[in-house]
Amino acid sequence: MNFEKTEVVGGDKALVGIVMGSGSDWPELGHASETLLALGIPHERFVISAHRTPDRCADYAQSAKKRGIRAIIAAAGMAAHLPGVLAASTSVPVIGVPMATTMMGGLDSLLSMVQMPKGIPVATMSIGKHGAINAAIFCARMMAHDSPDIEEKLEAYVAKMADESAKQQPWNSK
Ligand code: AIR
Repeated sequence: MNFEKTEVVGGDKALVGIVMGSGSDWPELGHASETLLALGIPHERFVISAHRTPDRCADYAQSAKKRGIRAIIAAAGMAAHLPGVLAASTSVPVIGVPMATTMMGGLDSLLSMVQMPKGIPVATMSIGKHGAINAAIFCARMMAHDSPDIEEKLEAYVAKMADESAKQQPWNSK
């Protein structure tokens, strides 16, 4: 597959790739995409499975760096090997997001992802929506140093979060 000719969200040239093992992961990964957009980080999105489409997985990892991708957010559930398999074929940092599962609540995905043997790191986030959002914020933290625009948007994001948190008065809501 030609990964050059893909839709880029929030700009002309993707800096981050969001990759998920199945379309069924999108409801949670959509939060990563939304957050990257809010932080001014152009990105691309693909369904790629380490098990169902292994060749596509290798092609993606091998093409990422030369296409300018600076971080990959990889999400999968169950035997969640996608981030580790991608990380094996690229030097681009891979951030793993374990997906919740009905059988084990996502603990299966988390352990599959987090227990990487030394030499091939995956930065594993928390399970589901929280991990998806944190993966995007983590990208912004990695990129803020080189981009005043991302730094500014990250600061605004954090300030808004703090403001909303401090304003909470759940005892007054009906
Ligand atoms: N998956 C897909 N290929 C390998 C793995 N581990 C994961 C998907 C999804 C789960 O299997 O990331 O979380 C179930 O996929 P589906 O397509 O059956 O809904």
